[in-house]
Amino acid sequence: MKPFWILVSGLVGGLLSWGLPGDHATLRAADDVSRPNVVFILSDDHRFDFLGCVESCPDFLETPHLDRLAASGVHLQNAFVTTSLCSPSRASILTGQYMHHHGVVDNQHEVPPGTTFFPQRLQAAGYQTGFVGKWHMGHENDEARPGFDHWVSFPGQGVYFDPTFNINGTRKAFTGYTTDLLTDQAVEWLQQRQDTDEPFCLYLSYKAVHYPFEPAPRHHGRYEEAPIDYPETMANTERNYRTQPRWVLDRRYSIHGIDHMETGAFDKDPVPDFDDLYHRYCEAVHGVDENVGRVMEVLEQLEVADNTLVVYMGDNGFHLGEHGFYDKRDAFETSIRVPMLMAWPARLPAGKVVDQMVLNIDVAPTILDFCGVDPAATREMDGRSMRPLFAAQPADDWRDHILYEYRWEWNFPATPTTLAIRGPRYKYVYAHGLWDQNCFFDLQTDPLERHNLIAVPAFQEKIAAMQQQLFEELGESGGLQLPIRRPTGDRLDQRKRAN
Ligand SMILES: [Ca+2]
Repeated sequence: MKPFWILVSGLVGGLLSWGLPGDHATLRAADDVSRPNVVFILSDDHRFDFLGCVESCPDFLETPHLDRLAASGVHLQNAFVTTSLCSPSRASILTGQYMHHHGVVDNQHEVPPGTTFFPQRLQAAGYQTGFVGKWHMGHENDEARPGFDHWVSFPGQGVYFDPTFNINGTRKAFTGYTTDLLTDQAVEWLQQRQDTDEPFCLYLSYKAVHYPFEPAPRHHGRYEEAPIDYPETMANTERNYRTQPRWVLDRRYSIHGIDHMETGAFDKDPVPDFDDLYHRYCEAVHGVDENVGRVMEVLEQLEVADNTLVVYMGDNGFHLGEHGFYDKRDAFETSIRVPMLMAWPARLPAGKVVDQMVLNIDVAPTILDFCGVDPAATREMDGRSMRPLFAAQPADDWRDHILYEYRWEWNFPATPTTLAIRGPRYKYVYAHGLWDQNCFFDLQTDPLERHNLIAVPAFQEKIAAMQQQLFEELGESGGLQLPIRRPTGDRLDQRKRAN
């Protein structure tokens, strides 16, 4: 047993640096659990509720490894993205900044030069850093980006099978399922570095479960017969669209609506079978889960699991029929909510569920905070460290609303430029540049966001106040400048309706 003074100094150090009275780890000497390793795992378009530990998860979907991660750590059940689109959200995760600060406003363009990603800060602080997977900022560019000692990636969206990876500048073709192969790469890097003393940060970014959903062959058909609980807002009924803006109904007939789903000049026609896609999506989620399990098992084998912070999240949500949609981008709940789990056995409580609203821009400041990087490094960030939320008595000064922004894309013109403010109960959504109505939802009485209350007299005062707050806060933050990008890439604007 350690001498009493070491226990006391460890306890005091823990309390001073963490402020987590009651945390089971506070009796450890402070240096035992400083500078944790980090494994950040990102999946693509994995919606928040297709996770076994969420009550509304489809009954048949199995995600045992992610459920175990939640049970061994913290489930942030109200996690959102500030922009629901691959590249902008990824840039927000890496920079801790809103889209209007980092400038990645679509999936077509590179990150502006001079942008700092959080792994650069960790690298400068002595961390070994590795990136494995989908980068997707700068469509055709698979070259290593700043901040990573080890780099495995591919251009743009990548492919589900037989990918070619750029491994530290050398391109190599592989045979197999990309989710498995990326895990192989991640595991290989973790295993080859085991004799070093430096902590590591692995940023593992899966291509799955993005469209076109392709499960591993061993999982294909696993859920074929599973009954689908279709969303209540999926049907094209008067009730579902009576109060919605026109663009919502109109979008049903775009490539991102279920009546024109992924069809048109650049894709196959007729419309793919919704049930098939739904089942393949679930099977692809199951494959990601299985691979997260592999990573966790390797951490155990390497005996680093206790002092490794594992973060799992999705880069944006995804509608599977909600509002007639088959995409993300907009400010409806199934678009902006993401799964987020965080485990660090040495420090974080097990099985904790956090209700407060957290954002993708909180990830970078949280990781840097946990890794003991100088807080000045987060000065440019819009997000906040989530650390206060993990204490036994969480601080009560956490944010009570979130801001959302999406900029209209030339490539997918059906979704307008959108600004939104969401509190625990109410959401106000402003569409810019349209002759249409805005939205106001009461998420308590109408969690499906079927009834737009924008014209209801009783809410006009509340609506005006939220609109004012939205524009005040965005204005103060510099978010009212509209970036206009040169059209580039394919324009998928086919409509399946004449009017
Ligand atoms: Ca995505």
